[in-house]
Parts: sequence; C-alpha cells; structure tokens
Amino acid sequence: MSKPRILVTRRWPVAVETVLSERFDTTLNKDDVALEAGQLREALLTYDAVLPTVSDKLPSQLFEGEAIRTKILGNFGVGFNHIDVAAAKERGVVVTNTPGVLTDCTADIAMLLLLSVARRGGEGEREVRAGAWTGWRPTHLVGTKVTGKTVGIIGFGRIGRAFAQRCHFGFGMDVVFYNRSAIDPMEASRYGAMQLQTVEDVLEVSDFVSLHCPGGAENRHLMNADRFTAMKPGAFLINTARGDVVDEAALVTALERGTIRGAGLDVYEAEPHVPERLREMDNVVLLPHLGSATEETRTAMGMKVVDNITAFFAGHQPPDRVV
Ligand code: 8YV
Repeated sequence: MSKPRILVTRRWPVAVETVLSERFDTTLNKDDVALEAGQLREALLTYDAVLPTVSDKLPSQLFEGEAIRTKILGNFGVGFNHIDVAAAKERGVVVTNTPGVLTDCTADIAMLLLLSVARRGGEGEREVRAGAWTGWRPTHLVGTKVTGKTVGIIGFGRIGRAFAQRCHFGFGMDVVFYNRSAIDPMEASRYGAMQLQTVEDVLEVSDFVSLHCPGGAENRHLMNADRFTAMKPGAFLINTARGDVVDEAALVTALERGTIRGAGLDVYEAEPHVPERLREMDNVVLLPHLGSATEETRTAMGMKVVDNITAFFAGHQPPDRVV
C-alpha cells in the first residue's frame, strides 16, 4: 500500500521532519514561507493530511466546493482558532492538536511578560543597547513590585494552572481566577488559587490580569473597553492566549489614556501585524508569539502530530482529536 501523502506547511524541528519523511510521502516547506489561501486550498485537494500551524488560515470557504482529499489536519499547536473546525467536521475532516506539551513553556512566557512589564525590563534593555544609560540613580526606571500582588487568571485550564502555580509558589502572589465551569476548590488550592464568579470580580481585585482561555468566537473581545475600565487603576494585562480575546483597538486606547498601566503581549489580532501605536509605547512588552518556542517543546509538539496522524492512518482514534 502506498504511503499517505502529507504536507507540512512550515519548517518543523529537524528530528520531527525526519520521522515524518520516513513514515509518510512527505512534502516539506523548505523555504518556510507561509502558504497563501489558494495554496492551502490546493493542498486540501491533493494531500491526505495537511499539517498546519497558527500562520495558516483555514476558513470555511477553503473546505467548500470540489471534494477535498485531505482526511486529517494535524495541527501543530494547542490553539486551533485559525481552523474552521465546524466546516472541517462537515466535510469529514478530522482535526487534532497538541495539548499538554507546551503548558510549562507558555506559562513561563506569561511570567516573563509579567515581570518584564512590571519591572520595565524592555525599556531598560532598550536604553542600555542604545548607549543611553547615564548611570544608577534612585528614581531611574522605577517599576511596580510583583511579589505579594494579586494576579487574576481568565481561563483555568492547563496553562492557567501552571501560571497560577508560578505566581503563587514562586512569587507569593494571591491568585484568583475566572473559569466558565466550576473548579473543585481543592484542585484550585493545589495551585494556590481561588475561583471567583465573574470576569468582573477578577478584574476588580487584580493587579495583573493574565489571559489563558481559548481564542475563537466564544471569547472574541472578552477584554473590551468596558472591561479595561473595570480593571484596577494601575493594573497590567498579560496575553499569551490569542490576539482575538482582546479588542486591540480598545487596549491601545486604555493604555494611551492610562486606564491600565501596561501590557505584556505575545499574541495579536492580526499576526504578524502589530499596531504602530502599540509599538510606540514604552509601557508595553511585545513578543512575537514565542509561548511554545523552546527546542524541547517544539519537538514535543511535532512528535504529538506524528502520533496523531500515525494513529489515524493506522485506523485508530488519534489521541488529540478535536473534531
Ligand atoms: C504555537 C500556540 O507555536 O500552541 C499554540 O496554540 O499558540 C503556539 O504555542 C502555535 O500555535 C503554532 O501553531
């Protein structure tokens, strides 16, 4: 029997590309240039499996029309709001993701953003690199103390919990959270955290608000102008979840008006576009979607995709099936 034809849409860690090439009739994207909509549509017509990333938009139109050949989308990443999973499901396309293996590294990046924005790490670094540091003085780049403050977490899944653990046990912070479903208080206490009823309850008491819920329609613009106003004056927003969870225009206004003090962002509404007004502000720390970007994690993510499509083509249920 011939091997399934698979397309890997971006460069992946070499160890993973090697395994994929051994097991499948694999096309790699050697130049690592993101595919355009037409190329993705063509891929759905010609490959048995397409392995996309967050940079591949797969809206419903791409699944419409002529019958598609692709039977599985093995997404590289836990978030899949770039894929219209309802449309995929309708056309009988299985979608898998890579949960678990990026929990720690994404929580670490959230901590990095929280610390950087509170302690003005980005500003200080830019100053030193520019050769503009004139020497130590008591009033220089004075930031906000982190230890002992209250952090509010929106979305208490794997990453939210790992972040809570770091904040509480690493930095002595009080941790409150909002989660759609009720979490057993004993479970929450393992992470030093306490559930509150509403997003507003969390915003009202938090010095730092960190987003850890999925992107997509259900949470689109969860952080809007009203909710920025509901945050404590002087509070900070951290977003390592998805750009669409935040109304970016409202965030820019809230930052410019001083409604909130600062923001640490790893994700944006229209990546890789980052609004110029954000890039001009000193009270924001801006990273280029690095949440899972460690050697260990990116390899583990790739191997999860390998496991998912291997199981699928062997006629088994893929371990991380989304639809
Ligand atoms: C990935 C992420 O790098 O897994 C996710 O949801 O946000 C990132 O860590 C990205 O999604 C790759 O597709």
